[in-house]
Amino acid sequence: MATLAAAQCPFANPGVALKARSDGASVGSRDHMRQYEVDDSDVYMTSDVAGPIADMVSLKAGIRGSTLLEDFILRQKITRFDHERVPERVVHARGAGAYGTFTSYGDFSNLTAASFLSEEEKTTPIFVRFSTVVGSRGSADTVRDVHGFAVRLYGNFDMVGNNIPVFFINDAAQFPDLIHSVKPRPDKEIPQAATAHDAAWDFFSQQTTSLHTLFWAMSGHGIPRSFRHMDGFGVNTYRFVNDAGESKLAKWHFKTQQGLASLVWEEAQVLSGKNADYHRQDLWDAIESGHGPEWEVSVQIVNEEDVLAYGFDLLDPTKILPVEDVPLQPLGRLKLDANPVNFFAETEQIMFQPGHVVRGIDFSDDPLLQGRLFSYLDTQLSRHGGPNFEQVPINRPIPSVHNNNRDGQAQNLIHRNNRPYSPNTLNNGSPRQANQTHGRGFFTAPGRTAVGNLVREVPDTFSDHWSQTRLFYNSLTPVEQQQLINAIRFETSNVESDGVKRNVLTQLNKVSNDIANRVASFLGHDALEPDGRYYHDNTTSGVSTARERLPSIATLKVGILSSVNSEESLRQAQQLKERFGPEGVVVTVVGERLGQGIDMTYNHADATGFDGVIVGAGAEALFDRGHDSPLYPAGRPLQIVSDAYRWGKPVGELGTNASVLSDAGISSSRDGVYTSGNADDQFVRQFSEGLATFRFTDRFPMDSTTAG
Ligand code: HDE
Repeated sequence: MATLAAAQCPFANPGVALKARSDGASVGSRDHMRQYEVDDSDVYMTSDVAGPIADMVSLKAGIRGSTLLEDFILRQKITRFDHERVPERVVHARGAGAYGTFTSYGDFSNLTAASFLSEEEKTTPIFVRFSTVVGSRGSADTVRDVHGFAVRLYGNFDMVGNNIPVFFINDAAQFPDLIHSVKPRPDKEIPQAATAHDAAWDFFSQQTTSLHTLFWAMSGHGIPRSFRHMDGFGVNTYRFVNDAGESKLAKWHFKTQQGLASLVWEEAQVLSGKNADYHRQDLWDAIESGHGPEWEVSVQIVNEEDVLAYGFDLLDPTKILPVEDVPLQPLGRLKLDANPVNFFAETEQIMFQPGHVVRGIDFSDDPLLQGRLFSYLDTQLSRHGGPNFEQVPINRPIPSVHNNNRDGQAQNLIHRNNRPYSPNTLNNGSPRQANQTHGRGFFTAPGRTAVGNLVREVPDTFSDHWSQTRLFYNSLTPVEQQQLINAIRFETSNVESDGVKRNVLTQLNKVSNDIANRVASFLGHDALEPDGRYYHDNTTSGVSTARERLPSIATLKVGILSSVNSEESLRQAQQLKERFGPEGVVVTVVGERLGQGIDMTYNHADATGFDGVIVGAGAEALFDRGHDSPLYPAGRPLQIVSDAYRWGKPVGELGTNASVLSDAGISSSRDGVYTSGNADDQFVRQFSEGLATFRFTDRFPMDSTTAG
């Protein structure tokens, strides 16, 4: 096991970011972790202190006698096992992560002194962890939730964001209440990873700051197709500070280059049972197949004096700053390209915190951010059992660490300095205060002032919780609006308290009378008179998950439904594999049993596993109603086709008469339905178009609506 003092670290250098090599190849995004790896190939087993051991049988007094306390090998093994678990994250416990690089588009030293943004093509190693918020570590990936989007640029700068640009509350003091309301009920510990219950909606309808984020979470943003198909946002307002000490307000955006895409709710629910690891697997597979996801990193920059210039307070994290008011300024690109080697050591032990900033990045007075600066550090004491968590390999910054922090549980380093205090003369004043040598202070904007009476009050500028909720709703497509209403219907119909339901309707009615009444009629409540104080027709762009076609279909999955009894269907399946291959589409051939080129059985397959489904010619017999087989659940082949269609996915059939589609009640004249005599290029081209469209939303039933 290699334990390297930070000062000896081969990457130790005063700069924050790693540069691209002169030959153009970037430094491997996970190279800095290799020194900590343990290689167990072709070695004899040892104890924790390297003595040779055999650990399969315990030490006993006689071959059938009792086990001896003396058996240190047994005791060590069992002790280590007993203590394998650490507390899961109190929120965002369920997640997955990967390594990659950030590449700067240029020199942004006019905006910030941050060295990772100082030069075109400069690369910095990163680790990104995606997560859900509410569920515990073993919960399903596809529950409806806000999703964490935490980025570390080694140095260390952490941008601990979410896939939704706003948050439920705007004061850290409310965070424990928010989380207590959404977590499982204390007596029954039910429900897991869900907000479809009384406590959550009681809180949402009382703490009305939550409405805007709630609407985002009830839309497609709450159930993304994958971690790769979602954006990331800093949510809080930060500051950029340049070398001259000038500062500007900054809001972070990470724009997915895979396109925004969402599941439909029923599909997400099915996946929670069928493949609870759906997102984790997707990220892993995409990286392994060489299609690591990318995001463009941008900021919205605002002059300090314009903090209130856009009709709301930029210190309030429940508001978006519309891109029409302040466009995004692209800064660089994130690409993920390496999976962790050990989930616990890397993904589970990484500790992000908004307080990990580098020179050139500063905070704002956003009261949520201010509380976060305490919480993320504090919570690690429970998770890691002591203050030395920054020394865990995944948390170590690449530059070396020098200060007078000492000792504590599991200290990894051997500090040679016998004068661990400042100021000192006996160690030549070292380590010296950085701001004596690094210009105008380490990271704090020199112009920042803090003066005021001590109050526990919310500013008036934080008081409108409804206008931007409506702005979000107005900006969705009608189908997305319907899905959002359906989500609210689903969640609130699980609420038992009539009073809570009434409070929810009152709040919805402040956003839109139409929404309130569409939910009210579903819940069996009387219609409400409009409460139009916040009604308006404004829209903003970039918030819909359904308006844009996907820029790439690489990694999307197509299921070819075949039969081992049809040579033709098996042959076509292979042709489709070859033709979709260059596009990076993952083709899975489904059949009754494995062998003969079948990748997956009908026993295993269902429509959740595919972004598009094609029925092979000659496999028709399997789809006849009444055709049963002991090899898979009754009706499964036809169910795959009809579910795929209901969930808006492209479906196709090869052969002469499209009989399977018509048996499933699917008209071949509908958009996103493709038929062809054989698996030719034209069919593949058309089907690929369908994959890029992703969901054919005209198949989803709509309410007949009233305006308001
Ligand atoms: Fe967090 N949050 N949070 N949060 N958060 C944690 O830190 C907290 C907030 C976010 O992949 C915890 O190390 C408070 C906003 C992500 O490891 C904890 C408040 C945003 C992650 C914590 C917030 C986030 C966390 C739990 C209100 C989006 C997972 C474990 C003041 C901008 C990071 C941990 C990972 C994790 C506290 C609000 C995002 C308890 C007190 C707003 C992505 O410290």
